[in-house]
Amino acid sequence: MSEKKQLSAVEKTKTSSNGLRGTIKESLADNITGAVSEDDQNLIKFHGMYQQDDRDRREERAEKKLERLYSFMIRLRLPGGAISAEQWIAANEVANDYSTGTIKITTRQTIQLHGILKSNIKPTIQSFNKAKLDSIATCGDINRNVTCAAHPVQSPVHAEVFGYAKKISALLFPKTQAYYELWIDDEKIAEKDETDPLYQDRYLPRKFKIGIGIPPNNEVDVLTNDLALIAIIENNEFKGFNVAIGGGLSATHGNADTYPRLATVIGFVDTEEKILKTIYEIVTVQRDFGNRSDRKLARLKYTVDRIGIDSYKSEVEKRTGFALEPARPYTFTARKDYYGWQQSAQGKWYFTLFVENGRVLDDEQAAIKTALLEIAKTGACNFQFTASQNIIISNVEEKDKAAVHALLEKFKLIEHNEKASLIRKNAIACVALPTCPLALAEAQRYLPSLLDKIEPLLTKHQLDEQDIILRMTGCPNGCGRSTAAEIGFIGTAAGKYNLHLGGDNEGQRLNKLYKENADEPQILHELDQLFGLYQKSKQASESFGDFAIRTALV
Ligand code: SRM
Ligand code: SF4
Repeated sequence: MSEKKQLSAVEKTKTSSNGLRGTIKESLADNITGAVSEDDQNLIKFHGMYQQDDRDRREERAEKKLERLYSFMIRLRLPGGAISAEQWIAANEVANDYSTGTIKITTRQTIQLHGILKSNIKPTIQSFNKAKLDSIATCGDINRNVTCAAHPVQSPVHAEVFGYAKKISALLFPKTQAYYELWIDDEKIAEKDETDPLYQDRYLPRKFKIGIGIPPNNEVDVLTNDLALIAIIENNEFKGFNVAIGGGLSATHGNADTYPRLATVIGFVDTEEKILKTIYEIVTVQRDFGNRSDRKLARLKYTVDRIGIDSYKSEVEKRTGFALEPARPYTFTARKDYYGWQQSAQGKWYFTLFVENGRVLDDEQAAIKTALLEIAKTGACNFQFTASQNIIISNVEEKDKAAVHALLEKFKLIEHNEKASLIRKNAIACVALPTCPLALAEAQRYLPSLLDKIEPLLTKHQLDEQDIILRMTGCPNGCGRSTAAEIGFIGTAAGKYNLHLGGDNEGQRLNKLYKENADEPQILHELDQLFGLYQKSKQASESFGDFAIRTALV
């Protein structure tokens, strides 16, 4: 049904992989190299890991005629970003034992560890497995970690909506047992039936992302997903979801056929059975119609634009056997994390801690890693990651709140939260260098120091209290969702960024290119001018992104 062009090499790797096994066993046993074979590099993604190398050390290694310093990044599957205190303790230990030690909270509400040597992959996965954690399908051409609005304070029916993250993750879980066989040595499980009616042996043409948003807060950037579910809540009752398809943020510099796109709402669906059926068939349509010859054009957004949104919808309805209802009204008015203590309708307490760019470590700013470990050890909470790379200390009973608060005080984390400026707390940066092989410029290692220089500009123009969403990525793939920011920086080369403006504050409008290849002095000069203009001529409560559009800056 998809295009009759030659299949991409990855398609062949998948179908000939014997249930995603490939030659991974042999690659692991090969002690001559720290890498795995090229085909296996693609297959291990489905098991939740990426082969990387330390890009800071490439030159030095090349001079010494050594192979690159290979290691692996492993990403956990945590639908909606929920993890128990015991699991956090286990993850902390695994991070110390096998990785760089830093735990990275991602923009899709999970954590990943970097720097794991090939010989340590198995012990890492086995330790995670003991804590009932896995990394299945967090990468690769498959449904990825399902995101969901994290804060229970948003709605009295939050738990009901949140429950769908797990249900969807289970619905779209692959049937191959290769993960257990390869990494856990569980031969018995390997005898299970692996027939997979959803993924078959070809999986999806490309990664597939699902997000669940709960209006009025669009904290998960729901419309940037291949499949976006917008919870419709009327009179404190969950009615169902508006369904939107075709979101995705990546573009390739110089390739006009690629572009970021927000999802288009195609209708409303209620009842659990119908919701899950609709989701399943949206995935099968992409499986059957997605482009399998050009991976740059393989995401659902391109399928939708190629066959047309109405045809996509009709095909889904043909497969489910029912029509979607007309979309219900909804409004997003914010895109933010609720920092500090908040209480849910059920009376439990939640403390959202700012973690700059999601890097959980102890540094001169704060001992966040030690503090979270101590808090986890009280057993008085769970944890919850947000799509803005922060952590919520969750489900704290009234009786335990004082003890948790005392630890937050002890490690100066209340102060840490309060000290951070609004723009910094709103900001996101992707990983980029030194581990990301696709990075063209720095992001998480650079944005904090750039913000040090942007903050005084905001103060100069009396804009410290202005809620502006600023994001940076080291390349146009969009991992830090910079094209959905009011101020977006997209790396083009070392020290150079395309400056984008005009995204809205709520995540319902993408930004546009304002200035190409700007270096730091140019960035600061431009922002100084822009903030001055904004302060002078903004209309009442007009956001910076809306101002940029109204005044035709972009
Ligand atoms: Fe991403 C590839 C990191 C969220 C779009 N992303 C990568 C890789 C794995 C590089 C690679 O292919 O070798 C990066 C690993 C860096 C490292 O060293 O850890 C990487 N992406 C990340 C994370 C960790 C960024 C972060 O700082 O939090 C996020 C992990 C999310 C997760 O837990 O699953 C992450 N990536 C995103 C998002 C944002 C989102 O999903 O909300 C996007 C944009 C939305 C989208 O998918 O359109 C995103 N990542 C990409 C793409 C472009 C895909 C495309 O359509 O072309 C790539 C490149 C690729 O797949 O070829 C990519
Ligand atoms: Fe790497 Fe680019 Fe993603 Fe940043 S946006 S993590 S540089 S792929």
